[in-house]
Amino acid sequence: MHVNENVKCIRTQVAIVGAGPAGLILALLLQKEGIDSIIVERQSRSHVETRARAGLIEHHIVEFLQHHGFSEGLDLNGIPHTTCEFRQNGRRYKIPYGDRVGGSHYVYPQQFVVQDLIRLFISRGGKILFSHPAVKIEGLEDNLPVVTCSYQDDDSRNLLLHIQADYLAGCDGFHGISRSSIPITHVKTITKQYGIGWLAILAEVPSSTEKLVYALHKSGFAGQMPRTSQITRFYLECPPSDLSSDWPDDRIWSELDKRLAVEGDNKLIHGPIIEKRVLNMRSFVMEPMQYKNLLLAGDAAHIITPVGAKGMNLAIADADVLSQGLIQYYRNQDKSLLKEYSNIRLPHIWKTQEFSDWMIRLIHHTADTDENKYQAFSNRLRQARLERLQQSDTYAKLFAEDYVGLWKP
Ligand code: RFL
Repeated sequence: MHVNENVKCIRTQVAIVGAGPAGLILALLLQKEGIDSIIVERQSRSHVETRARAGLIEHHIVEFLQHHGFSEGLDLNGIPHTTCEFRQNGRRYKIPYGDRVGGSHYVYPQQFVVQDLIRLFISRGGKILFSHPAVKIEGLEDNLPVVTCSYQDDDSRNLLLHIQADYLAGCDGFHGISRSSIPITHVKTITKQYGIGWLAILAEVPSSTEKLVYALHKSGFAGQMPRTSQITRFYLECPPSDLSSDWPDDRIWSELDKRLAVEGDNKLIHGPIIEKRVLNMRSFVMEPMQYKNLLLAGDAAHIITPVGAKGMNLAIADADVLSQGLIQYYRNQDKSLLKEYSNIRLPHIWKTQEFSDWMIRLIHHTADTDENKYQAFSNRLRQARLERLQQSDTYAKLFAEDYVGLWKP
């Protein structure tokens, strides 16, 4: 390693790349066991603390956060949900999924989860280096991993920091560098592009109903998901090649009014749109999720369409299992659980991908090209599925178990 005055070197037990939900949960769990870690994060603290993404937290993940004492904000401000509503041809199909399985979802925005975890980790003495992008990972072959970050000092000089560690946790999301540090001959990446886009919108308005709404419409899917009492997330299906500039606010509200229209009085409340971006519906899983002493967690290892609202939940579940492997190693010098990390996580990840794929087919009529040709047929199938969801206890239970996140491998 080349060392000069612009390069500093430090050492830790576990170097964590990325201060998203996966990296923060892992760091907190290790901290509870007295295992030393450092998180390096590309963005500033204010950037990660205001990045609005997920909102729906599964039943088991809520219990997990409560069990570990990570849920103060969630307990105060999270909103439990037990019923969702599908709409088609102006009809409502209410699904009381919570009653079916005795569990609930919580709505609590991801940026609040991240704020809570950062505050807790730092208040307990944890170290997060914000605005320190990891630029290189080396030493994996020799089991002496080093992550190099770049940063600027107070005089705006560009400097480098090498962090030597026993283990590296790649929690740096889909666009991070950890995954690409693994030789491609060692891993398989399995992907699916659905050819569907969603315009994801955040509006400063209360939701017209407290339920999560999934509307199946011939112009495409529309969703309404309350985030806080004053902020609502909406989704509009669109071609994935659309740009957010193709969607001026008037067009958004008129499409939402049309696609979310339903029997009874349920007018949408219009107001300022504070964010809009086009998401490409795609899924991706890397197998295995580890190489030598580099272990990936969360979106770095797999992404899932936001349809079933599972990405953050999977990221937290990965961090939980990964922390157990590391704790077993540091307590007993036993690597067996760490070696099994991918094998433990992948069945759950694939089961969740299967649910998301099922839901994509339920709520879109463009889920594959064949269905385009048979739109009338697939419309009837979707209606039949919705009726079955309402009428069959067994069918609804299966949906509820997956949706609430009560299924465990
Ligand atoms: P994150 O949250 O992307 O965090 C990764 C962090 O790594 C940093 N980073 C780097 N740091 C240092 N050096 C580098 N070279 C780096 N490269 C990247 C990044 O700045 C970032 O801070 O990954 P993590 O922790 O794996 O968490 C995954 C979740 O964020 C993601 O799966 C969810 O947001 C997905 N998702 C949802 N998940 C749910 O469980 N429920 C939902 O309701 C839900 N809704 C959503 C969503 C994702 C959405 N978008 C934007 C795709 C709704 C939307 C609109």
